[in-house]
Amino acid sequence: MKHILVTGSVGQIGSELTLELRKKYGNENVVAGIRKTQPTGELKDSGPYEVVDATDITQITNVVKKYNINVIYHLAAMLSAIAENNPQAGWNVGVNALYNVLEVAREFNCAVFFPSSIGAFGPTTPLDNTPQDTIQRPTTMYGVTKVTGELLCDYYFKRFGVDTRGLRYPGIISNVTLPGGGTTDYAVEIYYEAVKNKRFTCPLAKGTFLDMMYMPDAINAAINLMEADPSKLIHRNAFNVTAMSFDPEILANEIKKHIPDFIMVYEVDQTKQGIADSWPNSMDDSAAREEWGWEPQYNLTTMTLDMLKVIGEKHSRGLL
Ligand code: AKB
Repeated sequence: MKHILVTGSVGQIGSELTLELRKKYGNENVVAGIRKTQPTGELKDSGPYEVVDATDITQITNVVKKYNINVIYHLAAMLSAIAENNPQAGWNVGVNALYNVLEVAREFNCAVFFPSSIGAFGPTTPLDNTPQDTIQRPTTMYGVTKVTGELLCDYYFKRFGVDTRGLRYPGIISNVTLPGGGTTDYAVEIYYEAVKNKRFTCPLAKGTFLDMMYMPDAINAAINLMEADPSKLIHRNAFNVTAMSFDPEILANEIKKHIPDFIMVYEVDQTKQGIADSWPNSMDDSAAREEWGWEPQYNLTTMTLDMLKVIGEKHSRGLL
């Protein structure tokens, strides 16, 4: 029986992943770990939640003991642009918190899911069809913490046998919880602005290609990797996974197919642009496909249809 703790459960990925895990493994078996923001709605009502600031090892230990936790999805994180504005906090949340999670996992025999990112690559990485195993010299604090995290997870597996597994997520697009402070956030915000105002000011320049994925695929990827046959996993930490690659212009044109008077203008944010320019245009995710059967369900066309439908409904009900 799995007893799961999700840190960062009110965040963009955590809020949807926690509910999916509850559906799969039983509401009472999935603890939503929160820090300051209280859970609301279904997340609050459907199962247990506890304060778990992952930078405090005692808080993790207490919850792991209380609920007999044997799997930790460690989603508490600070996104790239925010971490770049406060690198000290970026390191604390990105590395010290993960170290605490791994130490508790070692002591209490838990499996650990760690989300790495396209941010783990840098300007000297091959930018097109970026291989699974390649140069990783990121130039952002976010990227430094992600590479460190990948290495720490590998180390805890090899040295202590902790069942660590991870993904290099691209930009994740969703319609439930907004991301905050990420470089790829524009690809979420554009849908909301298109529905509400038919106009969007894009912080990244035309021609900035980045990998992206729709949330249902991101959630399936995490759960399927954690369920995968360990004997087939050569990499563990961390698999390239992607579903699509586009630049702002391609995304805007896809939205215009449904909202013909939608207009996008550019006002480039230098911090975000600098980060985006150091990240891959598109990753090769064949290792994930071969080792545990990764296959995304959504592409740009089907994701856009769904995003506009869901956000359009929320807008017409006055919920935005
Ligand atoms: C960010 O933009 O910081 C994240 C990521 C790609 O890791 N969405």
